[in-house]
Amino acid sequence: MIVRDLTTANDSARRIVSPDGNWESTRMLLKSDGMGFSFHITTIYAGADFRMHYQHHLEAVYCISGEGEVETLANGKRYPIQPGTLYALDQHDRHILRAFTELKMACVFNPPLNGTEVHNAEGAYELDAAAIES
Ligand code: 9YT
Repeated sequence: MIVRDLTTANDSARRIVSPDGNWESTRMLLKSDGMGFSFHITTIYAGADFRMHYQHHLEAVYCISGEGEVETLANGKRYPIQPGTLYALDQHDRHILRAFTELKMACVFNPPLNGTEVHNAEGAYELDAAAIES
């Protein structure tokens, strides 16, 4: 069994702060854990408004707290995000995430992240990012 604690993980290399200033993510489960997915607790900072396109991954996102919206760029649809909302990027959807207040999200990635991923110019994560030491 694997047991981890968010407070402890936040004080370790598991906490990744995005260089774009939009978010931070504490990666509680990673590829090295052998679960077949990774699990993160992500904070999207208030006012963030940014584009992503996970070309190599599927992602599900569950809102724990905060208010915002996600827009799918293929059709311009906007979906409100509030506590209890889940969205799943099952089509590798190009999307924009907007945080009207700080958002706390639980995120799952398949395939799992290695640990150090941040978005490339297309808003994707590369498959060959370095693993974190823990
Ligand atoms: C919701 C979202 O995609 N935020 C960007 C960070 C990502 N979820 C991550 O690495 O945890």
